[in-house]
This record gives sequence, C-alpha cells and structure tokens, in this order.
Amino acid sequence: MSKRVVVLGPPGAGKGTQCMLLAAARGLLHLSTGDLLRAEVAAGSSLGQQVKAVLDRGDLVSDDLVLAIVRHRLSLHQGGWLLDGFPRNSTQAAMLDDLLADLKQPLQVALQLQVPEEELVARLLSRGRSDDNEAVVRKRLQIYVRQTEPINAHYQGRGLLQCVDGLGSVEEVATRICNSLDECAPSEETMC
Ligand code: B4P
Repeated sequence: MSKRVVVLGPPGAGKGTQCMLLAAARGLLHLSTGDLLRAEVAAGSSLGQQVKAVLDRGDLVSDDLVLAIVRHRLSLHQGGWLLDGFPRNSTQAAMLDDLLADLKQPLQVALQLQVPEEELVARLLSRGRSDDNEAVVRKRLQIYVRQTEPINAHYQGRGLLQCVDGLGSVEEVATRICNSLDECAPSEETMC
C-alpha cells in the first residue's frame, strides 16, 4: 500500500475531502497546508493576519513559510502521510524533494485529481469559504494553471504521477483513489 503521497489538483478538486477519508481509512497523517494556514488565521496572531490577506486575494502564501510548516510536521511524524495542497509550484516541489531526502522518506505516489473548470467553480461557490467568491476563485484557477499544473511533469518524469477522475460522488472518487493506490506501480489506466 502506498503510504507517502502528495495529492495534487486544482482548487475545488476535492483534495481535502478525499484526503480526510483516506487518512481515516488507512491511518495516515493528513497534512493540509490550506488548513494549517487557516488555523494560523483563526489563532489571530500577527502572522495569521498577514496570511489572511494573502488567502483573501487568492494568492499563494510564501514558499518559505509553507515549507517551515511542512518540515516541522513531517519531522515529528514516523508513519505514512498525505500532503494535501503542497507542493503548489516548482520551487515548493524542489524544496519538498530536498526535505524528503533529508528525512529519508521518499515519495511513493503523486496523485492528481482531475475535474473540469466549470465544475470546480460551481463547487467552490457553493462551499462559500471567505476566499470562495467568483473573482477570487477564477484567480486561484489561473494561478493553478500557471504555477501548479507544471509540477505534474516533475512527478511524471520520475514515474510517480497517477491521475484519477475527480468527477462523480465523493464515494465514487474515493473508490477510484483506493484502487489507484492499491496498484503498487502506476498502471496504464492511471498514468496521465
Ligand atoms: P486549499 O485549502 O488547499 O483548498 P482548495 O484547493 O480550495 O480545495 P480542495 O481541492 O481541498 O477542495 P475541497 O475538498 O475543499 O487552499 C486554499 C488556499 O490556501 C490557497 O488558495 C492558497 O492561498 C493557500 N495555500 C494552500 N497551500 C499552499 C501552498 N502550498 N503554498 C502557498 N499557498 C498555499 O472541495 C471543494 C468543495 O467541493 C467542497 O465544498 C466539497 O464538499 C465539494 N466536493 C468535494 N468532492 C466533491 C464531489 N466528488 N462532488 C461534488 N462536490 C464535491
């Protein structure tokens, strides 16, 4: 079974929803950089106030800050994990490679959830978080295409990328993800 997984996909693809289910089913640590950043905002610290302004604009938070959060959590943890929403750009992908080499915890799978844009917009507008208004959602999708999608090639080149169709009910998508992870190596069907 795959234990060290990054979950990739556009905003609203269902990364958080699926990671929560998978982590509970398989006893993995679920590390969502979005949730950790929102927790910082909720704590009301001065760092949290700066983070809130970035989230509300739909921009990405600084690479160094996000890496510090991930490093801290992974270095305290022994078992398997799901990284949800990290890496978000090629700098973060390179930082993660270095971190995992330091920790001797090689990545096993990069799982890409695929959902068409209009479905993403509909999901996010009905979720209604403070950064889910239409202008901000469209901006986050543009940032995804420019900065995050290119890192798929980084993982594809290493034979780690597996693509899963994220359309359908939460349960249907969860079943596809489990099937994909239970195949030890990417099959023709799951290669992107
Ligand atoms: P995230 O918290 O990562 O959130 P997301 O990409 O918007 O959503 P996700 O894909 O997890 O979708 P979800 O399950 O919630 O990022 C938020 C912000 O944090 C970023 O914009 C950025 O500013 C910052 N950030 C995070 N990581 C960062 C990093 N590494 N570097 C810099 N900045 C970073 O699902 C969405 C909705 O769809 C929900 O309402 C859900 O109920 C629904 N849904 C899920 N699955 C469904 C299905 N199968 N059918 C119908 N609806 C479904």
